[in-house]
Amino acid sequence: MKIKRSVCPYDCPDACGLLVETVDGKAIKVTGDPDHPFTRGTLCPKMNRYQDTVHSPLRLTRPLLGTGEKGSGSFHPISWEEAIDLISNRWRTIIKQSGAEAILPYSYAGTMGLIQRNAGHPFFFRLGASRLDRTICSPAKEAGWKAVMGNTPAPHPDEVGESDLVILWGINAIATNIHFLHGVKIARKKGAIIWLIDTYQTLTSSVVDQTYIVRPGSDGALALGLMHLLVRDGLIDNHFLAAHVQGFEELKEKTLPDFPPEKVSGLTGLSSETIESMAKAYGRAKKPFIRLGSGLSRYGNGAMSTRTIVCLPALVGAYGKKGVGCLTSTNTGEAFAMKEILREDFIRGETRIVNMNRLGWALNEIQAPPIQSLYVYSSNPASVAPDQNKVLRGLSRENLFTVVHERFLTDTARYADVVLPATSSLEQSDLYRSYGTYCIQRAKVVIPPVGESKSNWEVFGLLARAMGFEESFFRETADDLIDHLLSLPNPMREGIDRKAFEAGKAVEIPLPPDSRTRFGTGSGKVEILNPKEPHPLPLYIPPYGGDDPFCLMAAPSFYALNSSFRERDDLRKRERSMFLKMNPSDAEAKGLKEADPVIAFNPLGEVSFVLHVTPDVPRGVVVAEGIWWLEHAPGPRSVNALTSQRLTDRAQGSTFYDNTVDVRRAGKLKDK
Ligand SMILES: Nc1nc2c(c(=O)[nH]1)N[C@H]1C(S)=C(S)[C@@H](COP(=O)(O)OP(=O)(O)OC[C@H]3O[C@@H](n4cnc5c(=O)[nH]c(N)nc54)[C@H](O)[C@@H]3O)O[C@H]1N2
Ligand SMILES: Nc1nc2c(c(=O)[nH]1)N[C@H]1C(S)=C(S)[C@@H](COP(=O)(O)OP(=O)(O)OC[C@H]3O[C@@H](n4cnc5c(=O)[nH]c(N)nc54)[C@H](O)[C@@H]3O)O[C@H]1N2
Ligand code: SF4
Ligand SMILES: [Mo]
Repeated sequence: MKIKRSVCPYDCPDACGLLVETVDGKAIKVTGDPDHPFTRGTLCPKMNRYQDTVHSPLRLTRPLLGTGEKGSGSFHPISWEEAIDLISNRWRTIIKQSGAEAILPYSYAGTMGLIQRNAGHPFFFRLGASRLDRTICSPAKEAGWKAVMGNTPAPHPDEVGESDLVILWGINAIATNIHFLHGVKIARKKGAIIWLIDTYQTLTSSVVDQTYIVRPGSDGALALGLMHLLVRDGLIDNHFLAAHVQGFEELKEKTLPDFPPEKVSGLTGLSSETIESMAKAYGRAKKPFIRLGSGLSRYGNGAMSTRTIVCLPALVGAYGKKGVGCLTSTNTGEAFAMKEILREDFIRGETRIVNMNRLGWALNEIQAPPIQSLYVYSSNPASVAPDQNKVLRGLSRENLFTVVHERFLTDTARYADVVLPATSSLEQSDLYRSYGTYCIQRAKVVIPPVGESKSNWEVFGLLARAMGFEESFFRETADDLIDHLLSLPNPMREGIDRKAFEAGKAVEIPLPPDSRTRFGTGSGKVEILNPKEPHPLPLYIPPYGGDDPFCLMAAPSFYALNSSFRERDDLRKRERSMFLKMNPSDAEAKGLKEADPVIAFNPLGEVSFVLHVTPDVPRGVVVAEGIWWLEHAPGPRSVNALTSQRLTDRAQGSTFYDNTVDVRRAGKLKDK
């Protein structure tokens, strides 16, 4: 038996350190690495049995050729040589006839490792394919932070332990950022009050002192209302504002008078008294700390809502001290020379850029040239992309040549002409950084590939050779590139514990000592007023909304991660069913009761669910947690048949929460 270190590869801010026990080249047990500075030896319930994912009987082990109708899931095995020949020959024909822009790569964050995640970039740049704008997650949140704070680093997550008022704002931390709650617990033990601001009572409500339920998409109005009251009641830090903030006077004169509590109450659904008491508590707290999730940024007003919330700490001087402020995401991006990984120098001319949230549109409507081949890796767009009906219609095109490189036969893989088996994170080398901590870690191969699976890096090497690319870059191994990256001097990595890093442990990048007084903006100040923005001052923009009676919260599941972990019967059994949660009075008004089969519908599509009637959800809202594989769904579609391809106000992000639906009783559901 051997124990080796690795990293959780999933798209999660915690980036846990793993200890993997192996016997005869198989992972038999996976536990948390107690030496990890942030995750300290514990894992979430999804990863406690990672060996069951890695050695799942559902793993793809050989390349497959599609034999039946698209989506039928019928395939027969072929060799790697045949698969690579088939793909490269088909691409050569397409390029000759229509140009390389007729080929579209589609990938996201199946693995967060920098090398494997980005392995396709140099290849597709060199090929001259259409480029993909990877904006499915939270670019609007980033844009909102940047508008006020530029590239100022976010506070260290453990600083929350020093706070006396912790606000979990639009984040279901128990499900999506569980290790952050360690610091929250420490703060609470010392007397801190913990709030959650969400659109319904999530699991996280059970670990906070107070949950505030707001109307979907109204958080910007709440932040403006709180600022109005902080100014009215003199609960602001004039010294900090004068020294470190640009544009407070303008906000105070031009914007805040329009947001008295009565008006904010109308917009948010909170009572005026509640808003008054929130403002008093925030203004009086010595160390208020906001942990901002991404949910509220996935709306038509998402960037502006984030930007407005990010202004709030500036009024009370909360960016000037340890243990306060606002944590949106940590930025460890510059710890490695990304340009050596992405190789934008391989880009050939002005190739077209396609927004990944608009895949449905791109596959069906784009012209000059239409997309003739789609290459999907590290993503499952048939499940996770918005407007599922359009995506599936596109994937069904018999004249679309689709290649899917996957660990499992996902909804997307079922539509492929060629399926390539992918290694899991334990079978590949990588470099990891985190978006919720300041940790970095190197992971080496832990076990040999399962079956004939190959990593993204290896497959792009094979494809590069088959396409005749001469650059030596395409002949390197993943470890060659990692060694090269680590040989380059980098100021961000200067203060790390080198010995621990070389031993494969997670290490922290130290924050610059002056990060609380020198802000990374053009003016060096916190920019409440930012003349470079289309709206120089924050304001309230309503969300898109819709004409149907219920706002749909298409939220993450505790038991899965986007559509990953759906291979695991144990987790799915605990989740029980694909539920739609609804308030008891809404259910009564519709004549519906617990466990009824229902259909949620809007002009985009219809999705079957099992109804769960619960007061955790306010009236006018319904909640569908989790993205299910179609084979496990109670009807022919899953949640994203109800979400639209509309984009956010800034940064062209997804708007998964900004949709409305109606609900009716269904006939019998599929037997599960
Ligand atoms: N278990 C699990 N973990 C995950 C994921 C998963 O699917 N499952 N996904 C991973 C990924 S890719 C990401 S990006 C992160 C997800 O990170 P986040 O997007 O931050 O996800 P959540 O933590 O669920 O936070 C979203 C919360 O926002 C709430 N919300 C929606 N609209 C509003 C609003 O208008 N106002 C307020 N105040 N709240 C609102 C939702 O109800 C939900 O509880 O988590 C990662 N981790
Ligand atoms: N309704 C709704 N939809 C959402 C969201 C939501 O909150 N609600 N969240 C959105 C967000 S925030 C995000 S980030 C996206 C995420 O969308 P995706 O990044 O597509 O996430 P997953 O569903 O986890 O799919 C990742 C796939 O990559 C595969 N994979 C894992 N490792 C590797 C590898 O090394 N190589 C290859 N080739 N494949 C690999 C896995 O088997 C898995 O099927 O989903 C979005 N969709
Ligand atoms: S999914 Fe997140 S919490 Fe769970 S083990 Fe991975 S990094 Fe840790
Ligand atoms: Mo995400």
